[in-house]
Amino acid sequence: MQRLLTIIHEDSFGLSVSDGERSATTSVAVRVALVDDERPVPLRQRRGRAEVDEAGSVVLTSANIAATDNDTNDGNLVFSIVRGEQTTHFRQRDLWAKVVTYRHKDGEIGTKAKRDMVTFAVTDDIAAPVSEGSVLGLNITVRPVDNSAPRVLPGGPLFVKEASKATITTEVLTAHDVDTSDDELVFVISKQPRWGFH
Ligand SMILES: [Ca+2]
Ligand SMILES: [Ca+2]
Ligand SMILES: [Ca+2]
Repeated sequence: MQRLLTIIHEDSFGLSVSDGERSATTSVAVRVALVDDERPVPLRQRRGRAEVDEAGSVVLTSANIAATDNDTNDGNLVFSIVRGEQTTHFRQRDLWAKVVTYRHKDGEIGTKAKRDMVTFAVTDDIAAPVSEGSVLGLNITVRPVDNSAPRVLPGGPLFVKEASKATITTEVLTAHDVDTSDDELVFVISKQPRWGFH
């Protein structure tokens, strides 16, 4: 890959030449150029974690993922995520500006936290192949949210002998909720029966 040369310093030194009796002096200009040939290095100590609510989003910052590069402006470092045919890029300065978000889109997760893992390739040039980048991972914990309604499961009719009692069991009435434990479900009578209740 062709790299740009960036002049970082200009200097000079004096030079004199003598024939034994006379001398001449001159000044030689020196330009020191830096070649951007070092790769970015992930800051592992900041390797991150992020937490997000189910169906929610979280802003990613350099506290979650970060990299540094000896000969490139750190703000220009490019993070890439490859998913199938699609590659998404953003620069490290976007993390500093807090404009990068992770959004949980996988729908209902139930009652237990779920883990996701995002892998980034970090390069110092938007044109560099992602395969040349340093690899950086981010562990995401998706926290469950009680946002799904319970579902009543079909049961049999309640048989009661005239002038007697019958107990309502789970064979007659039961419900399930994907993100609430069964023992937290509450049944409320919304319409009284015509012939009595006790
Ligand atoms: Ca570099
Ligand atoms: Ca839920
Ligand atoms: Ca629920």
